[in-house]
Amino acid sequence: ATRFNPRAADARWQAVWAERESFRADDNSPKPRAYVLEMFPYPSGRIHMGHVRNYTMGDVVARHKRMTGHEVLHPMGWDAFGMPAENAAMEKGVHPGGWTRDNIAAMRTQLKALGLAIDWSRELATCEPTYYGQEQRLFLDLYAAGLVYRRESAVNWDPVDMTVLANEQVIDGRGWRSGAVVEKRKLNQWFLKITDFAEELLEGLGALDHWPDKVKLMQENWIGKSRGLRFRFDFVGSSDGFEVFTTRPDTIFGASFAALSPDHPIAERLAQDSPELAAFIAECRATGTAAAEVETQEKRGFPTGLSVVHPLDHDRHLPVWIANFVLMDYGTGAIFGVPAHDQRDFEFAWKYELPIARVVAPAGDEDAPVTGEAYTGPGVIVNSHFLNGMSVEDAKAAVIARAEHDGWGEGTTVWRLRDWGVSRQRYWGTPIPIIHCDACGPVPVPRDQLPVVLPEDVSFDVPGNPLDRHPSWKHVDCPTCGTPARRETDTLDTFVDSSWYFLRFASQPDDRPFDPAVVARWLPVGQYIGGVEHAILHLLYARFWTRALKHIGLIDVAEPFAGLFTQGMVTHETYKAPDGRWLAPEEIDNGIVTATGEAVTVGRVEKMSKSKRNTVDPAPILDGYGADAVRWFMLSDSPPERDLPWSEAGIEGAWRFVQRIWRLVDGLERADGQDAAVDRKVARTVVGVGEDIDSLSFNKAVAKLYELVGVLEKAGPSRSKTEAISVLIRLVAPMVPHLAEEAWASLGEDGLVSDASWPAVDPALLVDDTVTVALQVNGKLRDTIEVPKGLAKDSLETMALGSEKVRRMLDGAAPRKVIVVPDRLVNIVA
Ligand code: ANZ
Ligand code: ZN
Repeated sequence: ATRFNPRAADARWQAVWAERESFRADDNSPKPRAYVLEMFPYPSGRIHMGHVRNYTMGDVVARHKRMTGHEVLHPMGWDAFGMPAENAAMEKGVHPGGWTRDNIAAMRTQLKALGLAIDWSRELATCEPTYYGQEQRLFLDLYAAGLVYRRESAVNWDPVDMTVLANEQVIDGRGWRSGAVVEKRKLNQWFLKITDFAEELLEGLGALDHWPDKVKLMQENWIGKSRGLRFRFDFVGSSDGFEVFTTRPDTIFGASFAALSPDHPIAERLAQDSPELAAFIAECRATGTAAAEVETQEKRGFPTGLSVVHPLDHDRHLPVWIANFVLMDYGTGAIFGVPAHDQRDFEFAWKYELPIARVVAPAGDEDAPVTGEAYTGPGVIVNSHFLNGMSVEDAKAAVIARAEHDGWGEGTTVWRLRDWGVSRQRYWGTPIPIIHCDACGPVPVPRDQLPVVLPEDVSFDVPGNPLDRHPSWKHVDCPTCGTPARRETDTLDTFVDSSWYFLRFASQPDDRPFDPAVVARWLPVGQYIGGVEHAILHLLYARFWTRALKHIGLIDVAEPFAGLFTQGMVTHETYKAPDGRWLAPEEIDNGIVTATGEAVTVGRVEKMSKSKRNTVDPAPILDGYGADAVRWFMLSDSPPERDLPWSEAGIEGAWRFVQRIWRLVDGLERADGQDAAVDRKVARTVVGVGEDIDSLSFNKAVAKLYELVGVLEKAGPSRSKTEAISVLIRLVAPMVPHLAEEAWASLGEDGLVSDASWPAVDPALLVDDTVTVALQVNGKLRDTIEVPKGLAKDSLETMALGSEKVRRMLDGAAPRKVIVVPDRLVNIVA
């Protein structure tokens, strides 16, 4: 007996597939099409286990689609712009381009070693002018359509490094390198009008039947459509005031204060006369005012000493505060606070000893006191004049109607979604194709001058944007009037690059971004697979770009991804040394730190991450066990949407299973004769595994294949077994393709198993081999029995008369007549 040797087989079959261009997608094929896509990787330098899991799953789907008669598009590329390349440039003195391209080369080799069924002829990298030049065209198309604009917006400014920082470079309000307190600076920046599509992007979720509900919910919340009331508060004794927005007009009688954002113009005005307020505002700004940060921060406020008049009870005055949890860019930047029914307001009122008055009570419990937190559930309105006794929904409508009738407010909708700021003050990104002229303003770069290529000769020895300080790059003449002008030195957010790459995979002509006719053939992507960390921004931006391009007539598809799957993470135990250092798995042997002999503390199983040092590098594992064992392990133990704990035992188990399949093939003794049990098992497995792959339940498919292999190992030689092994090889081919090719050749089958069809099944073999027969006494159902199909009449009669329940009904009497309908029923006439 021989062993399957992946070291030889993996490379051999990968070379065969490459040479035959087995996985090249034909734009002109008459077959039904399947576009299978995994989120393309950032070329960080090495693939990690998360990549391996992601790309293995996609590969199984792609290979299975090929076998079921589809023309499959399964491409791969590189999300190649972004900050890590610039960080490498600053730290190691390498050029971001060289660093990125080296990483791509290394990772391409690693991905190829996994044996993925990818059409490498369509490979692209977003950092190449062939890609980003086309992106510049699309940007200008959107600009011409009025979907791009420029306005002042705040950035994080590091005063020591003199550079703009991305949000993730601001840690606890300080620059990640310099440690200096970060300031907000206003810069002119470019925005895409995603808010024009808010309603469409929300509505469109409804049709995405093959998306996880949780992702749709996250998108819905991010878009954040809220209906409510917008109204004006007047300062006491003044006709001056400000507008507030509320989604809970029903709680208006529970208001105990009004609050303005620290960035509200009135707050700024008041600060001119109050150094204390000015200092408070400065502190609020330093700690960040992004929605996510605000939610978690301690609630803080500053009393202005001013009051406003309650619009429905003019004798009531509410104190006006400046509060850190009120955002300037949502609603109107001002609120009224109802501590009993909003948790933020509750915390605020508790701290500053403001009244907490209940106005909504759970039905049937109208006298319930306010407890330690806000009540946000449904109920009946109390303590609220004309609203008393109404439901929350009715009261909302009543207050809006009253406000509109009396003229102090109106019903309105607000969105949480903001326009997408795409300007980045960095080098390694797509140059924004605009020229700034003092006379003409911003002027698009003429089409025949695209692409605007990044200059290669840049330096990273000082902080800031190398494009800005490049001696010549930005100095150009205005395309309109010819006077000296400046190029835009901001580059595009890398999320733009990933917002249309799936279109470019479908079609990549030299002279335009894509051919719409070819795009129409492939899109939408049938199955998109990636990490849930991209559930909000990437998917929303890609949906927006697709809709925007449709809006301007460039494509005819609205939703880019018909099916979405978000896979779980690969996890591993964490380890700590006695001094608290995190330890890598390879530093440990049997609970002991190999180098020092210290005892290891085993921590929780967590997502593999560099910071906890619990990563396992796929490369040596691939070398040791081969691609198929790794792939099999990635698919086996856990449902694909759950976390997969990496274990040495798991990969060894996968390796042994691969060898078991091989032994079936290698030890095959051909023989004649049918084995009905084998035939039936095979037929069921074919159907089951196909369904499992279609529903991405890979672990279930794996379990069925284990079972089948178990049955075949026990079965004696027969024609059925010989055929079963050939079928088995086709069933495992999407998962362990190298072994499958090797086995296919060894069995003497024609061609490649990668080109074989998914096995056909004789439907007769799927039919149950037992039937349920009804037992009646005088036409009434008394019992049922499970019998082999086709059981003879007299055997059925004997079994029926043996039934305990039937005997009880007969009570010792002999039956007068027995009517037997085989496979259906036995009626005993007493
Ligand atoms: C009174 C009230 C009573 C509120 C109550 C809530 C509960 P969503 O639903 O997420 O859209 N709000 C309005 N503008 C705000 C801003 N700029 N910054 C922070 N909070 C703001 O949230 C709408 C609610 O959030 C509004 O309804 C307002 O508080 C607050 F029992 O008004 B509410
Ligand atoms: Zn000009």
